Amino acid sequence: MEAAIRLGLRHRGTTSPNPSVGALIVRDGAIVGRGITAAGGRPHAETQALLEAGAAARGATAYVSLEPCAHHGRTPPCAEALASAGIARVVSPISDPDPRVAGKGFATLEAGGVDVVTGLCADAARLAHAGHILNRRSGRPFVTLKLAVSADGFIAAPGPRPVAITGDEARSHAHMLRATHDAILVGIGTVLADDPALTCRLPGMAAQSPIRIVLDRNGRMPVDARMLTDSAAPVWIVSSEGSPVPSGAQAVILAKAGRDGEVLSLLSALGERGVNWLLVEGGAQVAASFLAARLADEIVIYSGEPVIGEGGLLPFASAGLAVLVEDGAYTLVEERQLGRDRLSVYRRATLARELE
Ligand code: AOF
Ligand code: ZN
Repeated sequence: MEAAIRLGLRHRGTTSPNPSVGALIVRDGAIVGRGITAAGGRPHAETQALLEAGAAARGATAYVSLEPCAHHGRTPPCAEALASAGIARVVSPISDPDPRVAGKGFATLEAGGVDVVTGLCADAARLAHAGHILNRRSGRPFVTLKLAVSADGFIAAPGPRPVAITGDEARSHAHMLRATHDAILVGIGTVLADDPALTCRLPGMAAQSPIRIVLDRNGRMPVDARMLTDSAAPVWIVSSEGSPVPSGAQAVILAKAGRDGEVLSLLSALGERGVNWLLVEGGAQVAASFLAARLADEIVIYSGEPVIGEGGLLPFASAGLAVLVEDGAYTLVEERQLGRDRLSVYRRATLARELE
C-alpha cells in the first residue's frame, strides 16, 4: 500500500484537476502491473496497471491509493474494469470525495464479487490526495508556503539588493516543489523586484513547470516580464475589473472581499479552475496574508548560513518564524539538512482532522 501511494505521488502536480493515483497489481507476491494517473488526468492508474498485468490480473490483489472510480467519464469506470479483469481483492485506503464516486466505487467492486479492504495507510493516502480532497470538499487547493530565511531569520536585506540565502540542494528541493504543484503564486512586488521565471529547472522536468500566477490587482505587471516571454507555462494574473492585463496572460477576476476573505475568494477561484496544489513563493505580504487567514496548509522553510543583520525583512511582514508555533497552529513534521541549509516543514495542526 505504501508503495502504491508513493507511486501515485510521482505525477502530483501534473494531473489536475484529477488526483494522481497509484495502482499496483500483485499476484503470488510479485508486482505484475503498475499504473499512475497520466499527466493531464487520464488514463486513470488502474487502467494502466490492468493493461500491464494482462491475464495475470485474474485472482490478483490490486493496491490503489484512492477508491477506484465508478462513473462513466471519458473512460469507463475503473471499479468495473477491475472486477471484469478478475481481480480478487482491492486494497484501497480511502474513499474518493468526488460525488460521482464517493462509496460507489467500493460498492461496484463488491457487487462484482471483489473483496474490498479499506483503511490501510489511510493517513498517508489522505495526505497524498490532500489537494483533491480539499478542493472537492471545500472548493480550495492545498497550499504550500515556501520561504528561505537567513541564519538570523530574515528573508531579505533592506534595500533592493537581493542576498543569496540557500545553496544548490535547497534550490533543487524548491524546484521539486514547483514540479509537484499545479500552480505557483507570487505577489506583483516579487515580480517587480526579481523578474522570476518560476519554472522547474531540474534536468528533464521542465514540462512539470507549474502555472504561474501573479497577484496584481492594479495592473502593474510589466508587459516584458520574463514569464510572459518564455512560454514555459501559462501565466494567470489575478486582477480587478477594468485593470489592464498584458497579452500572453490570462485574467482571473475576483469578486471584492475583506482581507481574510480575499485569500479565500482567491483560493476558491483557483480551485474552480482545477488547481489542487498551490505553491506560494512570496513575498512577505502575500505570506503574511495566507498565514493570517490560516490558509497555508504546509510551510516549507530553508534556513541558510548567511547573516543579514539589522533592518532585515521578516518572513511574515511584521512577524518572524516564531509566530508559527506560538498558538499551536502549526506543528513541525519534518526537519533535515539539505547541503549547508536546514529544511523544516510545518503543517497546519487542524489539517489531518479536515481530511478525514
Ligand atoms: C480513479 N483512478 O487514476 C484517478 C481517479 O474526468 P474523469 O472521468 O477522468 O474523472 C475524474 C475523477 O476521477 C476525479 O475527480 C476523481 O474522482 C477520479 N480520479 N479515479 O479511479 C485514477 N485519477
Ligand atoms: Zn478511474
